[in-house]
Amino acid sequence: MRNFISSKMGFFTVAALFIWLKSYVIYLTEFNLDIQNLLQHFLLLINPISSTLVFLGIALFGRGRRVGGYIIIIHSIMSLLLYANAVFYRFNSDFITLPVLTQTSNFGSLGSSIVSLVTWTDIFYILDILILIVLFNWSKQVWSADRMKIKRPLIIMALGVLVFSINLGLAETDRPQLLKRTFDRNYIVKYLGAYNFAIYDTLQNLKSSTERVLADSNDIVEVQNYTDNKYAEPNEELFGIAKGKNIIKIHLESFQSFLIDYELHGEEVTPFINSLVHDETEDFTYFENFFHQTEQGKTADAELIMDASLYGLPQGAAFVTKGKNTYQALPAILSQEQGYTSAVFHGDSKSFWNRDEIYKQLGIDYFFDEAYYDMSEEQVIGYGLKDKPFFKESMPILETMEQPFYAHMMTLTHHHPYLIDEEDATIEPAETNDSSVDRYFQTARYLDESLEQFFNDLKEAGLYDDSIIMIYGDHYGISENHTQALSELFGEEITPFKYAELQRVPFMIKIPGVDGEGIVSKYSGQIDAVPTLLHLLGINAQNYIQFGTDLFSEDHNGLVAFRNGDFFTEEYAMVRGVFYDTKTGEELEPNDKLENLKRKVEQELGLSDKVLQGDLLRFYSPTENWEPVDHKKYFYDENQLMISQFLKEKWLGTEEEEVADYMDGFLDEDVQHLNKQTSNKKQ
Ligand code: GP9
Ligand code: MN
Repeated sequence: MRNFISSKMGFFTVAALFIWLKSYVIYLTEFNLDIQNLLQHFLLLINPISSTLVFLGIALFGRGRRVGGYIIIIHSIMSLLLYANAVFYRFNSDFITLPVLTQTSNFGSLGSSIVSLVTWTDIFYILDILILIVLFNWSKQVWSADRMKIKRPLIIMALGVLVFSINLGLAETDRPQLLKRTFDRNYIVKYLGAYNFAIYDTLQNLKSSTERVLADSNDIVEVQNYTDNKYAEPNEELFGIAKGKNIIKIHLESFQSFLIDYELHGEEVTPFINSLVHDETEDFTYFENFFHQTEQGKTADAELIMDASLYGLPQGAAFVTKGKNTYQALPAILSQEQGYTSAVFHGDSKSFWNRDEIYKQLGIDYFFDEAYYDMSEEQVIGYGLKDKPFFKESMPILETMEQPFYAHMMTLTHHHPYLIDEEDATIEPAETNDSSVDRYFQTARYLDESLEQFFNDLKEAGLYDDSIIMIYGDHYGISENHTQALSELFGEEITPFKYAELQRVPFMIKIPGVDGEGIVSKYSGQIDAVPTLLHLLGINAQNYIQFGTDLFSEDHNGLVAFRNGDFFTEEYAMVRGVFYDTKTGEELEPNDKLENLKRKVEQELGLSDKVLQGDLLRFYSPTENWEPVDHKKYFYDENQLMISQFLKEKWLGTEEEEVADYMDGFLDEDVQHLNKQTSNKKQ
């Protein structure tokens, strides 16, 4: 035994056993893989074997003692991959994908989140590596300096491939088409393991970049037929009723609908928002069965869905991976159809989620990022500017903006890990012992207060009455990893169905000149926002490729697709592939009707993906006069207001081609020149 362990093959075996054991322990303790039967558990146990044999097998090609070093390096890389996934999962309940990894520019701002997700017990995850290093130093003296026969590593790697085939075969008996359906990453990890998932994910991404190259103008026809068919005629009374009105769209970060009317320590958590929901102002209509439809892209997904009426991608954030695509999004439509000016206000760095690039493709005129705000220490917490100063300092810009405008106000303080300064906390935390969940209520209260302050300021500035005001929640704030705390809060077990029900986020809208309808129970989702707004302004949404339908239309489609393929309708739901009665939460046997709904959702998500992956809107012209958005016309420079004014003057009476030529050469010289001018002015 001792002899074996101190041999090269012995060392290899020990390393393989370690990584196998570690993977299994992490699967069981860190991930919530929803193991339903013995076969699944068996597959979970064996799935690390194939990749372990293949990857560690590579080390055996090395000469002499180097084998040990290679084994330790490969072992460490595999461990790191697993650990990074574990940490990522603790908040996101999801696995890292290649697009997420390439979004490294976001990691800086994520600092505080990551720190709160790491615990000291994680140190055990490197214990095996330390043991391997000691063992290597102890046994390497007796290792031969030769390369082992090439047959050995080859056999080991072939064995790995064989084990993989058996693994996949067994998995497919339990879950047919496992690799074809890309909806749920959890499945792939459960059946094939975290390492095979990483390989699968890499291949998927290579596939997606070739898709763009292969797409052609015929591909948009199928999509157009679909959205055309789905289109819901507007409600006649409301069509065009708010034409030319300013639109103020307010993003409530991480706000789930369950906060509404929730009482903690006998107090309402969000009294102001509650008052809007219960329509005490008689202004707002609140959609109580409105769901977020986001995935890994979180806020970025919400923004995309609510500005483009396309779904986010099953992996990563389309904001980043499809940041150069052609879009026909709300800001561009409003500008071209009715001369609106659009702006996003957000107290974070402009590159987060690749906003400073993709906003140009969406046609957003101005982007007021952290550079426009006072970011001194006492004004900042977590990701960026606190919501109260954010709204305060946005007011003067809003007041001077050219009208009609479409202004998107994006809050930030109510974001995981829900940090709050003592002086800002006006309600005691909850008492579940899960600290981020407990603070969730405090930052929600802070957000509620900041909104009230903003409403008062809007009224004072005369911007309240005559504007459309739309408020929405972007995505969940409490992930599936906190079901224990959630069940304490709700006094019931958080089943997968209940958790899906909790994915409701608020959506409410005030339309000038129209009385609020109070609480409406139609089923709907973020995808429906764009066509709803377009119709209120009197713009025909049918011309555009949009997957949602007008919320006020009689024909509104109440089939709400979740990004993982689950869905809700007023009557039925599907959660993790199981059908339910929406009202009672009872499980239902599959039948044709339910299978049909499921297929419909798959088709819709699939078509939306096609649009993004093939960059298909580049082949589509929504109206006769539509001008493709030209990113070169947008500057999110600190001097953007001045630059755009400068350009407008310059363009007056200029031929279009000349402008285009001019724009091509514009950036460097002229911006530098303008910069100089403004800094002279400041002095
Ligand atoms: C970052 C903020 C948060 O600027 O919008 O994004 P999220 O982490 O919620 O996706
Ligand atoms: Mn968010």
